[in-house]
Amino acid sequence: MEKKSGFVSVIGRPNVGKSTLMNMIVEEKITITSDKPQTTRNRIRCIYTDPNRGQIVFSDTPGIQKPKNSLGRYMEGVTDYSVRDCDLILWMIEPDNFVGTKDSLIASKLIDITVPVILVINKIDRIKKEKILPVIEAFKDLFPFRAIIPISARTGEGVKELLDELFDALPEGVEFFPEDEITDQPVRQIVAEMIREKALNLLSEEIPHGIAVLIESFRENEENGVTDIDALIYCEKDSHKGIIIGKGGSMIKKIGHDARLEIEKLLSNKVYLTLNVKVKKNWRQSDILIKNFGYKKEDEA
Ligand SMILES: Nc1nc2c(ncn2[C@@H]2O[C@H](COP(=O)(O)OP(=O)(O)OP(=O)(O)O)[C@@H](O)[C@H]2O)c(=O)[nH]1
Ligand SMILES: [Mg+2]
Repeated sequence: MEKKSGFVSVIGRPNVGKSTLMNMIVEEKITITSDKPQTTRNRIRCIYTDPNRGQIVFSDTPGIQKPKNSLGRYMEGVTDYSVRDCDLILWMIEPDNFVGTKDSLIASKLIDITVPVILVINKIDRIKKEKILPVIEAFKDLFPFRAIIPISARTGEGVKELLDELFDALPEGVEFFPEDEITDQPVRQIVAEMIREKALNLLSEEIPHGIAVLIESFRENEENGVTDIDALIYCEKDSHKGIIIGKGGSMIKKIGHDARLEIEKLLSNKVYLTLNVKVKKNWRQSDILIKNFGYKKEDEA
């Protein structure tokens, strides 16, 4: 049997579980997740290779919503580009049994799309089985979906069925990436994202959304084999800086501790992580600053 391959963009409202599904499929933490919307900011390739069936190159994308600033417009651009540059779209929803205005916004982006679209109903671990049918009923006429598949990205239920459907739908083709590669992100970028994830988890309200993380230095200490990482956390206001550092440095210590544990797992090495906090006023409003923080369009990269 010929192998299959293709590019699959995963889209949907913020917080529906797109990134959680990616990590579940590649069985490693390569894209950050949180209970706050607008976690993912870039297109993140997550590569799944089945030696017998072929390769699926997923794009995890920022959740779709009306943009409020330059960063939001950048994120919307990332998703719009991903929708147009793929062989198949996975549109992920939560198990609501009504179509909201945000869903209609997404449907409007798909109007002239010619590639197959699969609707993925995520988080079914949160509902009783009999509640799935009304969700399918509510959404099935919104778009001529190739398939509708209920899953739980958290428990893995339905993920095998989803992969089967994807290999069925994708064209025959060669692998685009080496078999053992699971992402196209440089290690430094994953490390920066892990630090941002811990900030998202530990801080409340608007503060974590205004955070950007830059890795200043990343090197292995030849004497003791430890990886030394210095990172800068940018935020938007002096008052936010105080909260990120916390009383007597307690918050920044927590962020650093949690991030270090995860980075050590990623690198399979001991890590010495130093975090500093800087203010860059209203950086999310500035096209130039968001570019400086690495949020560049694909053709500018
Ligand atoms: N109960 C349950 N929770 C889930 C499931 N999948 C994801 N979540 C939770 O939903 C929240 C959002 O998950 P993410 O994977 O960050 O969502 P996202 O769609 O990537 O969000 P954005 O990047 O902001 O667009 C997290 O708290 C996840 O743990 C699931 O299948 N079941
Ligand atoms: Mg995400």
